[in-house]
Parts: sequence; C-alpha cells; structure tokens
Amino acid sequence: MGVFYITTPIYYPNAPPHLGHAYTTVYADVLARYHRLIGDDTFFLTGTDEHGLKLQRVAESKGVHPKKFVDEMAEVYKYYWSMLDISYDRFIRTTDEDHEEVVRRAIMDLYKKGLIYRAKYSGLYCVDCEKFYSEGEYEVIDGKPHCPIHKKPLEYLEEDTYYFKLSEFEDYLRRLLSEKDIVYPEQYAREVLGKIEKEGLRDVSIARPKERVWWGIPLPWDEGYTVYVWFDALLNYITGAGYLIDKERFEKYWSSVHHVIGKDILWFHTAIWFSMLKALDIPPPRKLVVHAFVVNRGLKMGKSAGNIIAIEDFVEHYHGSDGARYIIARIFNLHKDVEVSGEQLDTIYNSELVDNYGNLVRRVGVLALRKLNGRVENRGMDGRVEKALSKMLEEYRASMNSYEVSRAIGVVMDFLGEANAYVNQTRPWEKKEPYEELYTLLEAIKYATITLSPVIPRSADKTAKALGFDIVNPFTTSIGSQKEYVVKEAPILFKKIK
Ligand code: ME8
Repeated sequence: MGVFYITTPIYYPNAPPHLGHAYTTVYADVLARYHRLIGDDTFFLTGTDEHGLKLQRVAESKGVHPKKFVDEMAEVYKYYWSMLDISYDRFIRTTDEDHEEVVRRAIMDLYKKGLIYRAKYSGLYCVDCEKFYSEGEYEVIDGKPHCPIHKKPLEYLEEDTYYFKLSEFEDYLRRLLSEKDIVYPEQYAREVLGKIEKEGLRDVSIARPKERVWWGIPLPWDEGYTVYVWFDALLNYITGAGYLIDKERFEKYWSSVHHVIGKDILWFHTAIWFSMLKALDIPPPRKLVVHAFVVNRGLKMGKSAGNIIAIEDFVEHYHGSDGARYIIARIFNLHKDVEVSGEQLDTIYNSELVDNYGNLVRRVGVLALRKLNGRVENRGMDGRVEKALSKMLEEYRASMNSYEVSRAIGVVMDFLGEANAYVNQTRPWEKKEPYEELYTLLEAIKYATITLSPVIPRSADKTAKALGFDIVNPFTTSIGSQKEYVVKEAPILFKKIK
C-alpha cells in the first residue's frame, strides 16, 4: 500500500470560487479518489488563504471585521466543494490555530538562522496578486505601470521591512529544477529556470508594517509587523501534514506530497517555496503538478476579467455534480489553456457520458432483465473484449499515475466504444440465452464504471448497485472472476443536453 498526499492551492476567499477554482479542485479530487480506490493511504488537503491586504480591504469595504468575513466565506467554499462532491480530508484555514503556530515557529527558525534581515523596501505592488512587480514584469498602460494579470494600476510602496535571503538558494534551486523532475509538466521547470537565468534570484520581503496590513500573523520578534501573506500561505502544506504536531504522520505524508497549482502561482511554488523548505531542512515536494488556464471568450477566467462561470450554473447545466466533474476532468489540460465557451463541452457530455457510457449501461441492463431475468452467470467471456479490457486497464493506470486524468478517461471511453460495437455485432437481443454476450458486457461495464468512479462517483455507485457489482481496486481483482451478476434494474444515468 502506498501513501498519497495531495494539495490544492488555498484560495483567497475574497469572493466565492468559480469554475477556475473548481478546475484545480475537481482534478485534485479525482486523483485523491483514484488513490483511495487503489488502496493508498491518501490525504487530500484544500482550504482558504485568509490573511493579508486583499482580505483586509474587502472586509473593510463591507464594514465587517476580516475574521467575521473569512468565517463566513470559508463556509461558502465548503458549500461549493460539497456541491461538487469534493472529498477533502481537511479544509485548512490560515487562521487555524495550528497553522498560525507553524508560521510563527517557521519564521522564527529562519530568523535565528540569520536568513531574515531588516531593510528598506520600495516598489510597485498589485494587491490582487499580493505581489511586487519589477520593471519589465509590469505592463505600461497610459504611461502608468499596471498589473499584467489584473490590468489594474500598481501601487507604489516604500517602507521598512524584513527580507528573506532568497538569493542564497540560487544554486540549490537551479540544481533542483534541472536535475530532479519535481515539476510536471517539465516545460514549467524550464520557465522558472529561464526567469532565474535572466533576473537572478533576489531577496523577498516577507513582512508588512502593521499600520498598513494589520490583518496577519504578527512577527514573533517584532510586533510592529505582520507576516507576508504568501509566506504564511505556503506553509499550510506542512501544517496540513502535521508538522510540529505529529512527526511520524508528517514524515509519512510529506514523503509523497503532490501540490496541484495553476501556472499563475508557479514562481511562488518553486523559487520561494522550495527555498523556504530548504531553509527549514524539509525535503522538496515529491511533485508539483502545474496546469494551464480555463479561458472564457479568449481571456483567463477571473473576477477582474468579468467572465467567470459560476459553479452552481455549471453544475445545473450538466445535470448535477457528476456531469460537471466529468466535463472538468475531461477538458483538463496541464499543458495548454482551454477555452470553455461554445458548444464543444455539451458535445463531450452528450457523446461520451450520455451515448457511450450511459446508453450502454441502460441497454445491457434492459437485455439482462428481459433475456435472463437479471441473472447472468459466467459461462465464458469473449476473448477479444477481455483482451481490450486488460489493455484498457494498463493504459488507464499509466495515465493516472502520470497525472494525465483526461487521457485516462479517454482510454475508458475508447474501450466503451468497442463494447458498444460488440453489442451491435453480436446482437444479443436476437438470441435466446445470450449468457456469454451479456456477461462479457457486464464485465466491460464493471471495469469502465470502476475506473470512471473517481470522476463520476454518484453514477458509478448507481450503476454498481443496479447491475450487481462492487467498486473495488480494479488491479487486484481479475477479469472474469465474478461468478454471476444479479441485475436489479436498468438505470437511465444521464439525460441529453439539447
Ligand atoms: O493564488 N484557470 O489564490 P487564488 C485555471 N491564495 N485555474 C484557475 C483559474 C483559471 N481561470 N482561476 C483560478 C491564490 N484558478 C493564493 C494561493 S497557495 C499557498 C496560495 C485556480 O484564489 C488555480 O489553481 O487567486 C490558481 O492557481 C488558483 O485558482 C489561484 O487561486
């Protein structure tokens, strides 16, 4: 039995999550469910990033204390994740007591090691990114520096602060990024290396004066400052695994930690996070899985672009959580941005979920009930389908293990296409007792359902109950080992979108 620890970014709860956040979270959930299915000791962490200027300002604009605001918003996030059947093991909040303690201890540790020093800072800041931009990084619009992502004017800041000596880790980072395949896909490691090559690695400010940003964790040695929100947030991943509280648990999960992030926060999760970990004598993550953006009408989906798709609308449109999850997992792309406007997504839903999978379940269920009263004994299985099935399982496993969820689903869909062709070729409705045909088809459906269960857990359960099999590890049961199927009903799983 393996161990699998998976995390999503912790999102800023300044507004409810949209399809962009669901994109990451559903993908991570599919991987978590897959690893539970194959018997791994799995821990899935998500949550909210609650401190900092952005949250302070939103709360102020609403006239409420930030804590009250984030308390409400954390519930909003949980509500949306339950709407999408997200099976997280812990919902971490940066205002959680154990996390605040980890942040104080970690930053104090680095201070004592001489990796933090005080100096003046001046620069241009984007509050939406919670990030400073230097020349060459920002966009100039109407002669003024603007955030390249949010297209809003940057704010000029000048203040005394504390720096983390990021520059000391340049060699370490270069080596890590070029020798160890931590970052997947590799194109993103090259991107970070290119940036280090071009600009070098500069020290980063990791504190904010309290007069300006009071909503944060005070520096343990200087109450006049709060911890920079990113320094605070990144540490959530070690808090979640039990750092400081349970050494054994921490070491177990940390040895297999997989961070899933969007490419917008790649720099923080490589240059800064890997260096912070090194400074704390913690090994780098096992994998950093980076994905591209959801794009709507040509622009990255986001609040400031005004093109978000609400999760509730998406779920309603695809007739529930399974439909929405399926579409997200199927279009999910690590390498390239994905456009979601237009008819394409509905076509995927109709042709794959409704026609290919749903109709096969219905058809075979009806035939089993009509022809054999629902009792389908194993009296042999078609050799060609059996072979296709074992090939499908191998390719599925390889795709899932290399984080290519969409490819894994594609493999199952191709196999289901063959199973549908097998029905048409063998015409079991014309036979008196089509044992071999129906048993073969039920085996096909069983394994397709099990392998799709991390994506469409509700429909998979429904199918399993209706046709009479269990959702179990597909790699430890052998094909053709079920003695009999007792089919109870022929469910209609999905309805077409017109
Ligand atoms: O960055 N396409 O939080 P955030 C794909 N709090 N993914 C998208 C997306 C889109 N259009 N929009 C959002 C933060 N995402 C920090 C993280 S982690 C220690 C701190 C997803 O609320 C994607 O995963 O801005 C992206 O990286 C993340 O939401 C940013 O969420």
